[in-house]
Amino acid sequence: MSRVTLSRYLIEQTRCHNTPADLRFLIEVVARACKAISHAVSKGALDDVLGSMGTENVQGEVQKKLDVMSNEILLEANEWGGHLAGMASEEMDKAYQIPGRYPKGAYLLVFDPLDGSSNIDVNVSVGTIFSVLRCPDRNGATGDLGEEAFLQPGTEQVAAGYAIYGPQTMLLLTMGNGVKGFTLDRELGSFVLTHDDIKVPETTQEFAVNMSNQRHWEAPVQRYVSELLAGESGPLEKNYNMRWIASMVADVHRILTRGGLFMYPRDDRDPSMPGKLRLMYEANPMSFIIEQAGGAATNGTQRILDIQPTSLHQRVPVFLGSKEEVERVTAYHQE
Ligand code: AHM
Ligand code: MG
Repeated sequence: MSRVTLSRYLIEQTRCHNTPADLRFLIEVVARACKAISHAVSKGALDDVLGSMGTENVQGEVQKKLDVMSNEILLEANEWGGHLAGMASEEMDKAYQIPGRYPKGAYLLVFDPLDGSSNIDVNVSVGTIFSVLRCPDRNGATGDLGEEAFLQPGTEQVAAGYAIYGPQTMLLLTMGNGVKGFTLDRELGSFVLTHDDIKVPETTQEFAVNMSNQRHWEAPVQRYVSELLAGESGPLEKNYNMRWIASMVADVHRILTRGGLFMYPRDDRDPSMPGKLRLMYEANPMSFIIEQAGGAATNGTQRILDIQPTSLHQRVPVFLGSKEEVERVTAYHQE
């Protein structure tokens, strides 16, 4: 049987699901940029791409050289094609304007160019997370695109995905009808469909959380995690295993492969930060993918995809993965 590349898959989507040609082009361009990022990441010390830039991003985090390179690769690949009205990124304070010399399109692209970048120097999997929204009608306005155009709930996403740069480079994609996984064939230079219908098992005995923050969590999370740790002799009557890669793409990828629960709860370290992860380019795209794979995602009290964003770099608590456990920890918040 001939292999289904990402391009062929997208053309079939146009034929069967009326996926617009410009959305297809957008995904192709993002995938091409991810190939370039994968190549840069794989060079490591050979190309002197490891280490920090000596600068901080808008959120006060140290920028790695590869954070900045990946951001530039995505901007350059996507700015000229005429499919976008604007872009936003973890690495940029404000919305990125499509330069005036290029045509503008119907979509907005939001991304975390290199998530988990604190893991790069130790050669652990990192990834690119992206979300595609429609640009709201601007009523003929031609000036700069403001942040408010991006502030749409996750239910408005038309596509979302991530690339994981691990032992294999893979692209996981949803356009609202299930989740497909493509593996990069380096000889062909193409992403090939290898995982046709990804599903998160409904039940699990594995959880992922940074336990070193335990003393800062709120009561419902304290209770839930203590029950997980109590194992067979506790109220949940089963033993749980724990994994924490500290690279969201890698932790979510494991959950999409064999189930599990991922948590980055709210904590009391900094009252201005209700959680660590960012709604627009981490929580929303991952929640869309997880829901499309049959899992669930909440912030403890509400479905993540229903949250009305108030700012581009807003942070949220995240509980996502196998339905039974997401529902349990969410119910504890409601009691
Ligand atoms: P980043 O976007 O600055 O890389 O931060 C996000 C990452 C996630 O990939 C991961 O789940 C989390 O931060 C790990 O946080 P911690 O180092 O607190 O365990
Ligand atoms: Mg990130």
